[in-house]
Amino acid sequence: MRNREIAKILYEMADLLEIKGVEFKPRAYRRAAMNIESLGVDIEELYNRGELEKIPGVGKSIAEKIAEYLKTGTIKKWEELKREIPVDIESLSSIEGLGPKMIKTLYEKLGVKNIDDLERVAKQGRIRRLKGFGVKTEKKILESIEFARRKQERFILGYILPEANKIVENLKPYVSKISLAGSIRRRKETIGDMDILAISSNPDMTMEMFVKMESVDKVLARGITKSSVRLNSGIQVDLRIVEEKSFGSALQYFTGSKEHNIELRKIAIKKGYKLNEYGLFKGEKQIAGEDEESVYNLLSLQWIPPELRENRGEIEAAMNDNLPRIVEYNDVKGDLHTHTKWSDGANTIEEIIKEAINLGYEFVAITDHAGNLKIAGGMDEEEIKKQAKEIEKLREKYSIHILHGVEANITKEGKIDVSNSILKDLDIVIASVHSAFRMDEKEMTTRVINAMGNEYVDVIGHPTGRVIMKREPIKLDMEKVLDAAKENNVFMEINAYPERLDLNDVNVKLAVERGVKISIGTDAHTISHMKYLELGTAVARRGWAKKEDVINTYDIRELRKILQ
Ligand code: DGT
Ligand code: CA
Ligand code: CA
Ligand code: ZN
Repeated sequence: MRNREIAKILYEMADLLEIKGVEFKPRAYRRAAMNIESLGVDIEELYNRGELEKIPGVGKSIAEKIAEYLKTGTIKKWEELKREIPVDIESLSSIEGLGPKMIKTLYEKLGVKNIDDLERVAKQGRIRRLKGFGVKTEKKILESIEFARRKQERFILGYILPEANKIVENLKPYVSKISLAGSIRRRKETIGDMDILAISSNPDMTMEMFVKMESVDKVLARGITKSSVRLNSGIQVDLRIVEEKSFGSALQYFTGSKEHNIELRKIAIKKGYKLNEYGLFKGEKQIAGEDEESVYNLLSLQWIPPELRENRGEIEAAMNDNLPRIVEYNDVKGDLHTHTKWSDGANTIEEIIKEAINLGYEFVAITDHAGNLKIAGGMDEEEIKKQAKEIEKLREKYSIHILHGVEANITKEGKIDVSNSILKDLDIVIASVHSAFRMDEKEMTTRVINAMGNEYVDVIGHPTGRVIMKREPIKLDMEKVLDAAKENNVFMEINAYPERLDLNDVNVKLAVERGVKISIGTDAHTISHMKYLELGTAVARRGWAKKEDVINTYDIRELRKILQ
């Protein structure tokens, strides 16, 4: 349904017309937008039937504009207005308490075009001097700016997932079925908002429990079929209650991605069906929708795991019965990257081991910083030997398999800053870029490829060095790096730390296509980080990795063999 999209444009046109000082029209546009928003039927269908003018408030002129938009993807009049008044209406009106009249005054008197301008004049104390504004308004605007900025932010999957799972658990007693949907179900690395679907015989009570949850900061909307809240953490959660016969199609629809859904809908149309969140229909008759499988199967597709639904070839694969059997969460049997007090970790080796046992792992690798990384407490060669002795003792005490390794640094020249005489006795060697991040692509690519030339290097740690929303990746020719990895039998890490997820999904797919194997490690610096291993598996799945592509799925004998 493109109703929301069209309503948004009409609202924007109304604001622009109002700023221009046009009379009456703004109200007409707003009324039309409001009715389209709450229409309940697909506006495209009305258009196809030539019935746009049946919408209350939509006359000939607005109907023509809607038709123009559906045909051409834009509206001339709208483009014209935007050129005339180059004000970012959408973001400015997202500031609480800022209406079109105020936006008009701010633009005319102070030249405010966007949020940055607004913040500047507010901080300069120039807003309070405008007629009808005052100190209080100015202060409120500054507060709202901060909030609007936070709202635009996306949230890190690893920090939001536990909260999401908890909400689902809390609601379980009040529903007969419940599932996460949207980007969080697809395990995308960042999340805009949380989408949850449920079936309930008592929607009113379910919604009551939902909006009364302890973690709710503000109730944004409270209805019988949909409610939205903002949590204390700042994220918005939408809960939708759907009918049993539509649960599968609603889950499919609201899981997305949008791009995946668009392709799916095309297939439905080709078959003469109609697909929406209420079901798959042949004429008036619903032929699927109670579960997702039936929807996919009646479109002649295999069921597609949510992590793959990004329109990156999964639909074609599913059509040809050719979807990869991607790695399962419980195939992953241990963590291959952890830090202890021997470098900059917070826990002892024994505490890491106990947590690994607690998590049901078959093995865990202890890989403290080594070499010349003083801020991270890099171990010198004597310390590495001492650590080996401690691990030897712990092996007698615990039956879990303990791999002794290091995370060594890749120097500017692409050397490893721990000598081979030490590396050769270790079970696993991770090599990472920890300095000189700003080299150009050619130099950096050569640097990493040179490091892989060291025969004792097993894994390249957090290969691109990016930190989500904080630090850009280093410049690498990834395809060249992956070719070299294949040639040298070096594995690429998926660093599962929530803010890293590095390699990312796209690069994992490139790696897997080349036959490069993946090593998942949490890079835990305290035992509470170890639970993030599943995020690494999620990235592997999103990157189409099969079980055999991920060395963490091997049993210990195979693993030791492949690491030699
Ligand atoms: P997010 O929240 O930004 O991380 O991303 P999503 O994927 O969760 O997106 P969201 O919350 O806006 O919508 C949830 C799902 O609903 C989305 O993945 C697909 C479906 N959806 C939303 N808007 C549209 C649309 O305009 N067309 C289609 N086909 N599907 C849509
Ligand atoms: Ca979402
Ligand atoms: Ca949503
Ligand atoms: Zn590192």
